[in-house]
Amino acid sequence: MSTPLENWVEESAKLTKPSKVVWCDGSEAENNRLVDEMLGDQTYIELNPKTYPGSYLHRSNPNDVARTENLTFICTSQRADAGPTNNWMSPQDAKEKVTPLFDGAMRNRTMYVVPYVMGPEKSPYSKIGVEITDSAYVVASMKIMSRMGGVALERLGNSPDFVPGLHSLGDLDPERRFILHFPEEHLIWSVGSGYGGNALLGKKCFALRIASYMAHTQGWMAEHMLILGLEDPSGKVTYMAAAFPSACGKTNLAMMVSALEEQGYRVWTIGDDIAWMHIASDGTLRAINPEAGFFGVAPGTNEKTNPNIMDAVHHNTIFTNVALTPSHEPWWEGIDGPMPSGLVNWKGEVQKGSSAAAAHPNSRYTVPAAQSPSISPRWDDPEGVPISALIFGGRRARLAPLVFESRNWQHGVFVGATMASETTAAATGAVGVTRRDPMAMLPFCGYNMGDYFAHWLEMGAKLKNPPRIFHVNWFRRGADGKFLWPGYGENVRVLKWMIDRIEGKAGATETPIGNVPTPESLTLEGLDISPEAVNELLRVDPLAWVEESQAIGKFFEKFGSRLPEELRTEHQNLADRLQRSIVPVK
Ligand code: O2Y
Ligand code: MN
Repeated sequence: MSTPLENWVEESAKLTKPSKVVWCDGSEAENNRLVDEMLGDQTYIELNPKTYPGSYLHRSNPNDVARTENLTFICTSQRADAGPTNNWMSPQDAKEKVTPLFDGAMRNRTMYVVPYVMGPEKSPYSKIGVEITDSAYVVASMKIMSRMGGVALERLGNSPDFVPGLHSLGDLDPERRFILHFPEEHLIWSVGSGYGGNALLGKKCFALRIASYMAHTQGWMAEHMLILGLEDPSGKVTYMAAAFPSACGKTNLAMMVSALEEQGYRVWTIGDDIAWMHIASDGTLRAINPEAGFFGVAPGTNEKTNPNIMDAVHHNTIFTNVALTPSHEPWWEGIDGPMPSGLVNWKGEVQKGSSAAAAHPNSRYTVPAAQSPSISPRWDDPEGVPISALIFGGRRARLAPLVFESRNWQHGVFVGATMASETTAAATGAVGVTRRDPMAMLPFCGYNMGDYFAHWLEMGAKLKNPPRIFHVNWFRRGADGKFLWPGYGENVRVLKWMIDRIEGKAGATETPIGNVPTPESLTLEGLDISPEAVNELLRVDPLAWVEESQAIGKFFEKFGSRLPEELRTEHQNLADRLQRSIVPVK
């Protein structure tokens, strides 16, 4: 008798009509065969084997360079269950529209069956996915980003409990590109793209969109969060998870080299993008990183912004859409130093001058997590790590203080639900537009976000000692337009304030938005920053927050009756506190 997996593979092969079917075992021998094939057909370019052993450059189709939110759909039976923040198609319409695109899509191509585990191999919290794909580059990337091959098949056995994901490059025409999620069936279909989040189905499609839906029904959380451990001088490690929208330095924070290392504060990386969190039997919130690698953005990465990743990517790394130096080394804007001459740009053309970027702004490295010198000894602990703090953040030039603490879980959920960030040119081309991105999950929540907020509130009620919730803003600017806070390794000073708060050792001032550090409670020794700059970093301007509160009200209207009453109450609380704090001018 065939297993559910064999049946689905057979059905998919009937539809896509590949010339052969290869079941991937995840072995080195298999990877070597794929590398040879990809070098042969120029899917891969070998990098300098002396300085970048086992590393390759891949160039994607120039029209396929980032995940495409406008072509990403949540296909629930009822439109309202996808909610006002997702693109929606009915499952029937979606299948009718996209089945013809899969029909014969793998003719004269190999169909790879890629079983994978998301999460540590033996963790009770891990889950299995199987991706069917016609891209060898996707297979090689999935080997880095997940526990791929035999381990997954052994764990699965004959069970139907896996997330199927059918992927084909199709003809790479954006007109025929669709990233479809069927949360009620735990199913993913992706066609027409070979890039990143659109094609590596374990990542955003499974570990966030499908997993968030599963987590809602099963009582856990799938979040767009890094996980780190902050070690103090006694050797105690406090674990934190943090959600920031794109372009806010999530990977850099997860791998930070602490400016307080000499005083005994060190940062350990568990994950840089996704956290799956469960309530353990002792009532604590435990987090695992479902991924096994980092798929990070290259431009701007250098020895100052992220020395750990710079070390990690020197071997066994796939680079996508970076530039290539004459000595076959990867290069990108912001790597440090002037642009080398004789550079070949991300499209494979000789670079002429520096007016256009040589590396694509969304060019990437794909590297095994274990290669980062900052990787925590507990990064693949099957039981996960206990989370003491949750951090939200965004890029706000004028509004938000460096850090504030929410008053309690319910207030913290309000802070996360109303989080926003100002766009940078790299992200959208439009600078300084405020985008609300609740919990940094706007593009990744697989169901109605109103119900997602309610789920957060319910999780808090079930936790014995819920993590403290903080908000950070590394990007506040002074009157001269310059950043007030140095960021990077100095951010550890803010993390230290958080653990001091958790331990009842740090002072704070109550404000209408939450508890803001007193200047003395921050560890600022050795930092070249004026008292005026510190005051400005910590200032809460009630009038500016009244405007913010009005914008929040508008945003909340979208959710209608699906917005939890508790968040309306928190919004009213904010308005009342602001009102009281504004001294009328006589
Ligand atoms: O453009 C893509 O396909 C990648 S997007 C991405 C990659 C790694 C981690 N996070 C993200 C994101 O958009 O949040
Ligand atoms: Mn992300």
